[in-house]
Amino acid sequence: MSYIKIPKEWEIPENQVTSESDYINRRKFIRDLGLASAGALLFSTSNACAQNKGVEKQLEPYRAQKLDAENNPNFTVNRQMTDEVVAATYNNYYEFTTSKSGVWKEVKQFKTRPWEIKISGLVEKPMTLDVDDLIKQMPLEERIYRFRCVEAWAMVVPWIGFPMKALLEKVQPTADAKYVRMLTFLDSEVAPQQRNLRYPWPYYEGLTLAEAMNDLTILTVGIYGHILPPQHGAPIRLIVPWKYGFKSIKSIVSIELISQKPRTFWNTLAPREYDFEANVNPNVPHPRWSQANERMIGTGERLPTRIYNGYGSSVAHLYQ
Ligand SMILES: Nc1nc2c(c(=O)[nH]1)N[C@H]1C(S)=C(S)[C@@H](COP(=O)(O)O)O[C@H]1N2
Ligand SMILES: [Mo]
Repeated sequence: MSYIKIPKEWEIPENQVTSESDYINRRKFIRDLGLASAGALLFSTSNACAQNKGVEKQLEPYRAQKLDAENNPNFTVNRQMTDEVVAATYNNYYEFTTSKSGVWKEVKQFKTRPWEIKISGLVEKPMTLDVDDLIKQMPLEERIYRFRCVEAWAMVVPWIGFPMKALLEKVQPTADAKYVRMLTFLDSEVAPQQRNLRYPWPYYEGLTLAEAMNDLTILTVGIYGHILPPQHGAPIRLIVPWKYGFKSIKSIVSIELISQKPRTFWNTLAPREYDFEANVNPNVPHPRWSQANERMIGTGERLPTRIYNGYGSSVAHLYQ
């Protein structure tokens, strides 16, 4: 996802995804083994093992902090859950790097506690809260959701969080409040890509108030039974499962209720490619690729994209 024209990874022939020299060495290695397919398998699993050890270690402190949240059986999907390590090593977090497989390495120094979140604007009771105090006050639950990136990859993960509605009811939006605007932290010491001034940092996103109040809209603080690791947007991030992934803003520091439609990070960068609404829709291609199908990360399985990412019964009425 980028506003300059760089071919997406699935547009590139397989032999160009790895650099030319890697590819040639691998061919030679396989030939030497005399077992082309078994060799390829061996090579890729040994690579994956080295990466797995690193990420297992990176995840350890987050896995140790379990969250007490019951699974809500109303939110489940008839698709296989994505492996935790796969989800933790394939991320979009442009503040750190544009390499999806590199985010988990770049966030090692990112301290996500203590963390304050400010809720302000057109509300009766503005507040600034420590994220752990907020978590204690909120009804946490686990929900298994589909997740669909605009780049046509998808996953299924168990988030832990609370409905955004529960927080909004606490601060009481005034009658003039029509939109919610959210911001990510700004600190280029921690997030080196924030020095790249081609992007309008900090990352910002928005929803209509009706979208924010929808049952499906959650602020998440955990995944796979424990607190969020930084690559998923710790300590608190939005999840709107019927919209493309870029709407689900990570590491939120501010939630503001406003009366006018806010601008958003990706819409500012490339208005013809990323709109405010960004509802998942197989019938509306991205200007540079089709949205008819999606690729499950981990398995590579290709599946048809579903309108509203399969959540139409809960949200289609918002767009009538
Ligand atoms: N602050 C911030 N939030 C962000 C992004 C980002 O680069 N910065 N990327 C978005 C995009 S494009 C996607 S697909 C999801 C990826 O979430 P994940 O890494 O937890 O799978 O985060 C979204 N939220
Ligand atoms: Mo995305």
